[in-house]
Amino acid sequence: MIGYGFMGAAHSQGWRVAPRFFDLPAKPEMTLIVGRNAENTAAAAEKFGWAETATDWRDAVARDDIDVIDIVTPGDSHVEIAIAALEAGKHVLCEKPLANTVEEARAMAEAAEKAAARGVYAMVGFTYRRVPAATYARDLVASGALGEIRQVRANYLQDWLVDPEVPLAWRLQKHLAGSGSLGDIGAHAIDLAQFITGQKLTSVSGMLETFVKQRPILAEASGLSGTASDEMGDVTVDDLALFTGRLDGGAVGSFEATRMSTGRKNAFRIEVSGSKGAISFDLENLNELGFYDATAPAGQQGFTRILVTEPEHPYMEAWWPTGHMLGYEHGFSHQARDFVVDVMGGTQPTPSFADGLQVQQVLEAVEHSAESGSAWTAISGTD
Ligand code: SOE
Repeated sequence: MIGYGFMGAAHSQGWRVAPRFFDLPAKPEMTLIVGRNAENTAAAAEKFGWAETATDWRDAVARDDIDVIDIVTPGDSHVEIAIAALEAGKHVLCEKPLANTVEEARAMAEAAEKAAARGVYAMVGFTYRRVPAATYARDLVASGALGEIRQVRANYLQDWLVDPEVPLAWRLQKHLAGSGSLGDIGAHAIDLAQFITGQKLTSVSGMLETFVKQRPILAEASGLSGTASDEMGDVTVDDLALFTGRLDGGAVGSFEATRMSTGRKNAFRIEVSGSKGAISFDLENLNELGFYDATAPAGQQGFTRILVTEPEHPYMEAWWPTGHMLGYEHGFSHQARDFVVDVMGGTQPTPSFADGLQVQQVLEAVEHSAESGSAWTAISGTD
């Protein structure tokens, strides 16, 4: 694993727990964790259960006893590490968004395609696909239970940046993160909306806003941000992304991503409306899925609260007895499970780097649209 921050903790949990609950064709061994700060990396290794540490990711890529590289660093280093790892014959799991630009994402997708021809696979970590209620929402749509899909509403709302004193962490710097709320959490909204509906965005019209233009420079990182210094620096990314879009199956969508939605902690809400029904999901209530069946007899209609905690639901048979719920971290175990099953089975895991590239193209189209005063902008590659 390259990186040891918040996502490093989440992925470590996934690698450690997945083989203990799921029957996997191979058991991941947590061999090496890499970080630039030797002391912090050693602490992370101890805490999360990695056997060895290194301060240069090239050490991981060079080792013969390492088969998988998991990239959980800020976006600016994804392209270099992922391509080197794939060329060295390592399977790669890379955190979202795939890269900071379409150009980088394209290079990664090309490297992944070449590697796949040699049986070496790459996957991008859009983990929320693996929340059982979200996977089940996709299954319901695919079964035709919603009829023709007409609308999707996806809002990803957090508030950890409301306070202007929160310092300039890497997620607020374009050269490190690529974009702000747009790429950090808007990318999740795009991926999950496309995953659940089975449709891809073809054009968008959007706007971006940066409410707090300067913040204290970071003194020491911790969690999503850290402690502030006395100096100020420029915020170079968006605080809010809002856009509408058309999808290739005829649906239209509205999207909102912001880390400044006062009072909303991790509210990732998706609603899909179809000719025969609708579904409604909120990550803050992730064991539930709302399902409305418009074909039910009049008088009996209404959103049903499905508790997605039964052995019949995706991933659930590996966990607890009926009715016992899961949390945020389980998505990472499901991601590790799916990755290992596909790689060992010689199958391309999804979402692939090509899927990550397509999301990157949507992000770029939103940026172009916002720059041009919200003009409709085609997603490159789909027109
Ligand atoms: C911060 O906004 C963040 O940690 C994102 O970077 C993650 O992708 C998301 O899962 C939770 O929020």
